[in-house]
Formats: sequence, structure tokens, C-alpha cells
Amino acid sequence: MANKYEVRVKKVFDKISSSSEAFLITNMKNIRYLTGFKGSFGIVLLTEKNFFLFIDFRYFEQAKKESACEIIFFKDSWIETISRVIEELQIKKLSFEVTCTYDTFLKLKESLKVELIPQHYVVENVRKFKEIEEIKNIQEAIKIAENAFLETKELIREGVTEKIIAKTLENKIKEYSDTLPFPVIVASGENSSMPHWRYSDRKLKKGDFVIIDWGAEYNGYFCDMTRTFIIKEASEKQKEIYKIVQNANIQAIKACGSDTLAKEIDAAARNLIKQFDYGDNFGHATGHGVGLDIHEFPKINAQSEEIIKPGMIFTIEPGIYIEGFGGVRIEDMVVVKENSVEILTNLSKELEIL
Ligand SMILES: [Mn+2]
Repeated sequence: MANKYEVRVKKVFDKISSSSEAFLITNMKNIRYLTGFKGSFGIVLLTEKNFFLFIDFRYFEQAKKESACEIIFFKDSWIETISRVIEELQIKKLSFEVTCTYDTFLKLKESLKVELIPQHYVVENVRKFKEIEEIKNIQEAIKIAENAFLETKELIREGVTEKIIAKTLENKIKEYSDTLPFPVIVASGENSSMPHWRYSDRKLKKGDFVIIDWGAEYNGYFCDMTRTFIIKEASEKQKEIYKIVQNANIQAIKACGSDTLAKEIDAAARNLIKQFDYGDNFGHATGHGVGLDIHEFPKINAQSEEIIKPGMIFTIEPGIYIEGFGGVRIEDMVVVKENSVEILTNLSKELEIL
């Protein structure tokens, strides 16, 4: 039985083998996915028969413990060491990730006697199909995020600042997560029309929308969720806008079956919002994949030709934002199964007036 790393590596190599003999992988999340190594610097070289991780002194011992591949130590210059190995293996065509830095690209170009083949998001496109273990990690991250939120929820009331809510929630997440996937967003009143507001010393007031967007991490895997509340008293217009966003979220999730195009899921949310003349107030994508990165494939936007398949995990997060008035966003995570879609987020999305 091949272990999970062997399975992943084979999938990746199969995608580049027709154009090159070897693949140099520089993205650290991709390296973690393929080898298990959790450090912040290393480079992988993959050939049909070899699977090397180049590591310096800082991570050498850690890499030996964590990694599913052969470790090659380099002292001063990774490019010299890789260059030597590539010559020994007589590699002529070498694939590299287009996401590497320009500096790295120049080093490859100047030092290696190979033809360089650019590869666009090969590992990322394997990563978008989650294994059972990865789904469990994400579900665990969701539990952490939801519990942290429920322990913070009593603070969401008139007179409390955005900052106190955000910091409290972040601290509770950090009790169980090694890292935050992104800084918590608490956007109240007029701040809530800015989709990626962070927080301020603004105190929550009666009649405010309050958008809270947060996530957690478990075993390297992230989750992402958003809920919107109203403080004390809701106007008819606020209730109407909330209902539209809630329905857009529900309709988009219903559209999430296997074999649909990602842009059809986006359209399910966007068309509903357009029907109520708020099309211009929903300027971002409907969703994005989540895994080792907080934003990954598949993209759920109006252009995305991605065919949705079982194992994909992504967010559904329509919103309406009106400058000077406020905004609403409701974000869930879903996993696509053979014949169904399962909502991973457990929190209620009924309007709550706090
Ligand atoms: Mn999101």
C-alpha cells in the first residue's frame, strides 16, 4: 500500500512527465503537502525515481523527522547543490513552479544547464481534491472556530468595541490552533460595507450590522466562516437585505452538485442578488477552495470553468455592501460528495438580533 505522500507525488509527477524529466517545487505549502515537512524553507526535486528535499542547517534535523523523502543538506548555496544533483542525474528538461520568486527563477536560469519548463499550479490542482484525512482536519478546524466564536458571542452587544470582540475571538482560536489563517474581521455599522475591514475602536451601536469573519487551523488545514448580526433593533431594509444574502447562500449551496461548473454556482448567488437590484453591491467572488491555504482552488467566481467534483471543499459567501449603510455576508464551507453536497459549517444562519 502506497502511503498518502507516494500517492500525491505520483499524481503530480504524472502531470509533468510528458514535458520534462524532473520537477523543482518551491512553494512551501506544496512541499508540506508532498513531503510532510512543516518548516519554512526547503526545495523539492522530483524525478521518476528520486524524491529529494534540499534543506539547510536550520531545518535539517526537523526535515529528517517530518519528511517522507530523501534529505539533501546544503551548506551555503542551494542552487550549487541542486545544480550538482541535476548534472549527476543528467536531467535535460526541468519543470519549475511559476509561483517561485523572480530571484529564484534567475538563479535557475543562470546556473542550471537545462531547459526550464514553467508549470502552472500543478500541485495546487491536485490539492483541490481532498482526501478523507484532510476533510477531517478541516472539520476539526471548523469545530475550533465555532467553539471559539460561541465563547465570544456574549461580547457582541451595544457598547463593546470591534477590537475587543476581534482580539477575544483571536485569543480563543489560538488556544487550540497553532496559527490563525487570517486576522479576524469585526466590521460594524458603516464599517460593514467594507468586505475586508479588520477592526477599530468603534463601539457597536443599536441598529448596526456586525460582520464577523474568522477561521481556525488544525494540522495545517484551515477553515473560513462569516456571520452577520444586527444590534438590538433591525430596520425593514436590513431584514430584507439579510434575507436576500441568506437566500443567495442557500441557492448557491443547492447548485453545488458534482459536475456543475463553478461559474454556475456563482451565478446562482449572483442572479438572485441582481434580481433585487443589488448586483453592483456584490463585487467579490461567491467562494474559494480552502485547505493548507485559506484561498486555493477551486475558485467559485463568474469566470470559473472549473468542473466541481467530489472531494472539493470550498466556501459559499455571498454578500451585499452599501457604502454609508452597511453590509451583510454569510459564509459557509461545503464539501462535494458523489451525489450530494454537505455543509460543513454548523452555526445557524438565521438572522439574530443581539
Ligand atoms: Mn472566505
